[in-house]
Amino acid sequence: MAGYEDAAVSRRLPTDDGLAPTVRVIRLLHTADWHLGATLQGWSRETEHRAALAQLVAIARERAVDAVIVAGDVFDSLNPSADAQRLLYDTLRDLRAACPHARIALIAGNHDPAARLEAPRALFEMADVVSVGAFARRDGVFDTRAHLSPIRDAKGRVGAHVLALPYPRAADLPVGCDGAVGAVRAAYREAVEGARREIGMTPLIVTGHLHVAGGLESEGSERRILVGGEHAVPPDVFSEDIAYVALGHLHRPQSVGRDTIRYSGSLIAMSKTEIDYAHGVSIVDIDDSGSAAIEHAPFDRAVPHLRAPATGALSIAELEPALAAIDLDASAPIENWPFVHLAIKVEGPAVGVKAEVDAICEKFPLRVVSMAIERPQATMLQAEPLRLAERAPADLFREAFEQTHGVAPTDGHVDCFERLLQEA
Ligand SMILES: [Mn+2]
Repeated sequence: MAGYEDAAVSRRLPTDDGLAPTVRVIRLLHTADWHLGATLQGWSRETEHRAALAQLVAIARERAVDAVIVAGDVFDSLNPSADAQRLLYDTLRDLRAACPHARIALIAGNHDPAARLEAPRALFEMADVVSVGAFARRDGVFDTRAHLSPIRDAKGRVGAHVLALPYPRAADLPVGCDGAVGAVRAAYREAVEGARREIGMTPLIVTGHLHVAGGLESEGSERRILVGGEHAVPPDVFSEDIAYVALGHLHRPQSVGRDTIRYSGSLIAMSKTEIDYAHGVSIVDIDDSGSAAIEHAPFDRAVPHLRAPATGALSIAELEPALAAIDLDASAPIENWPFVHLAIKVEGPAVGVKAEVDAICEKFPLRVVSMAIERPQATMLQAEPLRLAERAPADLFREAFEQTHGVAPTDGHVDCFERLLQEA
């Protein structure tokens, strides 16, 4: 049986004379968390996805990248729509045309239908696309070759390898380890050791879809995905010999632990918390000594996301002038109208506020996607405050819902809450 195809030609170059200048070996485009098919309060995000992906493809072409890594959460749901799937395939076709020799690698995140992401593998191979949904095992042993592939430069020389590891589902993790963190550590150790046996000390890029401790979360966006009360792995699960760790899951572009363990961040803003992030891609140059130079290339936004007001809250009387002061284009198609997050100040009962706000907002070419109701501090205090433990959870839910949305929850909302309460 032939060895791993490129082991023989991919020896690390000597650099110990201290004189030879390092040379770029490969350039990588790292992206993640596309969440294709996602909606915001029922609104399609396809305009934003298409605009961001077109910029991603243009960057890949202009920067002549040798690899494109999509580090999980390609889709937003386990059952992606036909439109979402078409967008993935259109983008892969465009990437292939933009950088014909580049290694393109996708991994599954916690949102992805892992098996479905792998199902087109026969066709993907024709387009030289690697798609990994789950940890592959053969006779109980990690199957390195199902995850490892070479990255070549424009002249066809192998400069690095990518070890594509998806979000580790419970079934992917070894048993008998010290909790979820211990199991993830063991899985990564086994995988990296397997890769090293094939490629020696050639620069190695590893992927992951995980919460790495120290990373900043985005409120209301990323689910806590590990089991057993632990939800983050320490950065030292990635051994020092790895040239670059291309991560997905956290939506803010950021390095964690060391510069070369990095989240590229999501393609577009997925929640109110993410409005101020510089969504884009990370461009990573890896030289022949295995060291990485990282640059973040931000996108222009197709659809603005705004807070009204920028800070604090507006009274109902202030709302219409505030919206009128925003530079809005009534001739733009509705899919380009800004998404707006409102904060409204209310004194007295909040009943009817939502209808009043809707009536005002309807006059403007914008899309309200959230409304926070704020009350003066005094009315928040109850005459006889009860301890939290003495309150019925359903009553607390009703109050919180009313404060947030300005209306009482429906029976459906309350049922849903009760079901969640039983699961928790
Ligand atoms: Mn995720």
